[in-house]
Amino acid sequence: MRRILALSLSAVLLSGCTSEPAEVPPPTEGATVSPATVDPELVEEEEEGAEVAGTPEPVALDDATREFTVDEHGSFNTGWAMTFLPGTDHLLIAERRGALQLRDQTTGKVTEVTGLPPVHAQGQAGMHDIIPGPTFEQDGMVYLSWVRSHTNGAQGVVGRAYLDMDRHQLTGLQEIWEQTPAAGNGHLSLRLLIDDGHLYVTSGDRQEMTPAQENDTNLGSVLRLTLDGQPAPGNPWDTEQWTMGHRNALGIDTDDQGRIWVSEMGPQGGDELNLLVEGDNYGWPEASMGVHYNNDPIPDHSDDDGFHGPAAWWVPSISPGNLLIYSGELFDGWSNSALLGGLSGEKIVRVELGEPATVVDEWEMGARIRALAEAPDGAIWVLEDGPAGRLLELRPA
Ligand SMILES: [Ca+2]
Repeated sequence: MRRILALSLSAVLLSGCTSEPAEVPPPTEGATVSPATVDPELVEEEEEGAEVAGTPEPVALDDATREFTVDEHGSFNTGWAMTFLPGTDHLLIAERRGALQLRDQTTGKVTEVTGLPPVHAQGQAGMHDIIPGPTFEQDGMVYLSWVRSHTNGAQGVVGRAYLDMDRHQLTGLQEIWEQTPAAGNGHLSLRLLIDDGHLYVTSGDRQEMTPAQENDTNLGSVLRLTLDGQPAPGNPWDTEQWTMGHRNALGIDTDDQGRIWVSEMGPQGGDELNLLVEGDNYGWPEASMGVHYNNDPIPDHSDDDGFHGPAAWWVPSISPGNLLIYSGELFDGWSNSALLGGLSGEKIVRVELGEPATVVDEWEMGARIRALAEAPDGAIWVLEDGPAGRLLELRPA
C-alpha cells in the first residue's frame, strides 16, 4: 500500500504493485501515467475542453490536503463501467470493446463472462453499463446496455439477463429497450439506474442536438421505464421521458434523500451536475455554460430561461465519465458527496450536495478516469480509461 498525497499523485508511486492473475498483467514498471494509446474517436471533443474566454470559475476550491492511499489491482481493456454485485464478493466490469469481466475480490482472479450479445465497438459505442437487478441476490438478474450495428450506424440497446456466477455466463438475455433513431458512434450515454421499482436510462443526444428538446424521440433525455422496459405510468409527457434537454449524461446516482442526479458532458466547457426533477428541461442545446466546438456561442443558463440550470458546472471541461454518490462511512465526512471522475480533467472531484452544491476537493490522478464504484466496505474503486486502464482502490490514509 502506498500513501498518496492529494494533488501530488505520481507515476512512480503508482507503478507496479501486488501480484495479479496472468490474464490481467500489471502495467510495465515505471510506465508513464497516461495510457500509451487511446482510440482517437473516444477523445474527440471530450478531450478538447478549452477554456471559454472571460468565463469565471463557478466555484472556489478548498485547500485539497486530504490524503488517501491507492492500491493498484491490474488493468482492463477499455473499461467503461463497474458494479459490485450484492451478496457476493465480486466486482463486475464492463469493457467498451464488448466484454464483461468478473473479478473475485478475495483472490483477485478475473474471469471473462460469456453469453454476451454482439457489440458494435467503435468510437464511443460498445459495451456500456451493467447493474444488478433488484432480485439479483435471488435469481442473478442483471441489466445491461450496449450498442449494436444498425443500417444507420449504431443503436443503443438495454437488456436483462441472468448471470450464472459459477459458469461465468449470461443466460436468458432479453432486449427490453432501444434508442431511436439510430445514428453514429457518439453521445449514446446509456447509463442505468434502478430506483424505487423503476429503470432509469440516460439517453444521449447522439450528436444531433435538437432531439433533446423534442418529445417524439427518446434521445437527449433521462427515461423512466418499468423494469420490463416500457414507459413508466405517470411519466410527465406520457412518453418514456422523465426529464429532457440533456446532452451526454454518463453518470446517474441517487442521494440520501432519494433524489436522482446526473453528470453530463458539456460542449466546449459547461460540463454539468444536474439534480433531476420530474418534467424539467435541462436546456441542451438552447442553454449551456460552454460554447460549441466551432466557438459559436450558446446562451448561458440563467434564472429566467425556463430551463433547470446545473447544480455545478465546469469550465474548462473535466469530461465527467461517471458519477458516484458516496453513501459509506469509511471516508469520514464524505457521505452524500458526489464524486466525479474526469476524462480530459484526469482528476476526481468531490461535490457536497448542499444548497448550493459545492466543489470541495479535487485530486489529480494523472490518467483519464472512466468509472467509480463504492465497495461494500466503503472503499472507492476507480477504473482508468483506455486499453490498459488500471483498477485502483482508494482508502483513507
Ligand atoms: Ca443544462
